[in-house]
Amino acid sequence: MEKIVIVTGAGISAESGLGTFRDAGGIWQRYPLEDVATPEGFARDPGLVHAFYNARRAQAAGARPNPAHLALARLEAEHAGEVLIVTQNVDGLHEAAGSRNVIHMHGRLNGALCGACGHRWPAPPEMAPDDPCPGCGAPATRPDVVWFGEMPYELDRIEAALAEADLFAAIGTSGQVYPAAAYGEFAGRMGAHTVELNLEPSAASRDFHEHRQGPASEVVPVWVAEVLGK
Ligand code: BJW
Repeated sequence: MEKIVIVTGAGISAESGLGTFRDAGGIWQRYPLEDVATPEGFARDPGLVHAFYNARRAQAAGARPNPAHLALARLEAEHAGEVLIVTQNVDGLHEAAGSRNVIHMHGRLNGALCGACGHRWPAPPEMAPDDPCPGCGAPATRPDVVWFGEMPYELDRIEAALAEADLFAAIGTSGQVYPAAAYGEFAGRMGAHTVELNLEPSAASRDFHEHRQGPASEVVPVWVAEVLGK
């Protein structure tokens, strides 16, 4: 059975109304990443970082999956082999669309993490620096997301899946953030056929055998139908 691994980035959720990071007008043009997406920024001003993630949590709560998320859920449901989605996104739109085999390598907006003891629990809509950890009581609550300089989640499982993949796709990611930016090259070297689906060529485009250019809501359903042979 053909094994399929798909890495997704902010571009797949753009048409659901969630902003991307590096496009014109993107999140990093409004909020310096050094301030809101690094452990050092959080240590300097945890209130600012919580406000940034509280706003994004509220926005994501109102977002709905678009045809690209729905097509990937259909792929998982109808493909005879394994389909694994490795998302860099912290929204829950793959799950909302019906995908079940999803790894959130950069964490989730709906998760809270204790910076003191590592305990995890569901995030309330609003989080604040002095919120006590339900496990140890320390006022060290943070969003359960992966900032620059931190280790992304489940890397061993991701790399094992990439090494066994027959087909690898990268959807809506700029190819500028590692380790995900290297997955196309790695999967191709390990024997997978590699496809990039994006609005425009990414920084990692040359690593892919095949390219589909256009909005995810259009190119992903077409690609999924082809993979399913329908
Ligand atoms: C559409 C579309 C539509 C738009 N349809 N497409 C020097 C060299 C190499 C590496 C490093 C280096 N210095 C530091 C590093 C490591 C660092 C890194 O990569 N830095 C780079 C900036 C160089 N990486 C890390 O620190 C990571 N950890 C790490 O490396 O640990 C050590 C280690 C790992 C493995 C082995 C050994 C050691 C951690 C990275 C954490 C990133 N965190 C963030 C925030 C998460 C929480 C949050 O959401 O707030 O993750 S940053 C941000 O970028 C977020 C995203 O997941 C990530 C990727 O962004 P993405 O998804 O690609 O979005 P965009 O906006 O960049 O691109 C959108 C794309 O969509 C574009 O291409 C558009 O064209 C397209 N698009 N509309 C289709 N409608």
